[in-house]
Amino acid sequence: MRLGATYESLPKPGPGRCGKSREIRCPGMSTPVNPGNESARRLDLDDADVSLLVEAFAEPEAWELFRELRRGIDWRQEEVVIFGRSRLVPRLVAWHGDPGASYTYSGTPHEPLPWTPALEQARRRVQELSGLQFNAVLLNLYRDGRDGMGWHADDEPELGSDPAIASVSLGAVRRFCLRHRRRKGLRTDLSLPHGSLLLMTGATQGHWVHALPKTAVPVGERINLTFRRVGIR
Ligand SMILES: O=C(O)CCC(=O)C(=O)O
Repeated sequence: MRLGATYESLPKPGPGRCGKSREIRCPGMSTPVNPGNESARRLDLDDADVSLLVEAFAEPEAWELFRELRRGIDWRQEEVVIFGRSRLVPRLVAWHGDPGASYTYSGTPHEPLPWTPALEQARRRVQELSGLQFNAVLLNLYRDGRDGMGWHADDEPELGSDPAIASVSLGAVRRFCLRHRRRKGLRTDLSLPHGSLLLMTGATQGHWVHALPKTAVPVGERINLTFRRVGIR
């Protein structure tokens, strides 16, 4: 597999700019995940195992996948009830996976739609690169900078303990923030480039939360795929 771009071609992880507080410690990327493969880097974060592979999908292939998913997925805008008031979730979503891989998000259990050929192909690539197995994928479509996702961890009971999350970014580059749950000020943010794969494994979800903040800067559409392994009912 060709993995051309290097991490060094990306902006370095900057100080934490998510939310009000400013960073106390700004971790950088340090250890190559596979020695010899300079495009895969492990973030230097305590209590976490997070790696970024910048060209998991080469650019034309990533655009083809973007177009296929933009056109072929039945994108829905969900509603959540917060303090008795119903609100639209600021992004469009879809849930696909193996039969029985049901998952609760936005407060509602969802049955998976079947794998499409494009999603199957993406899953194969992600599994090959990560050495992990996934049976479902949550898709998010951020239409512009008014769409985003608040602080949360992917720690729903159906994911089991120490869940592995493999997150593919397609389209506009958006800022992704990580914050330690207990150690105030321990936070960082990254730009997730088109075609990249972010892997969060081990104790990451137990100790850290993450967010994709809204932005006033004009940005195009972005599709995110988070591959997960859920318990089959
Ligand atoms: O869009 C992203 O990169 C984040 C997605 C995410 O946090 C999630 O699906 O739980």
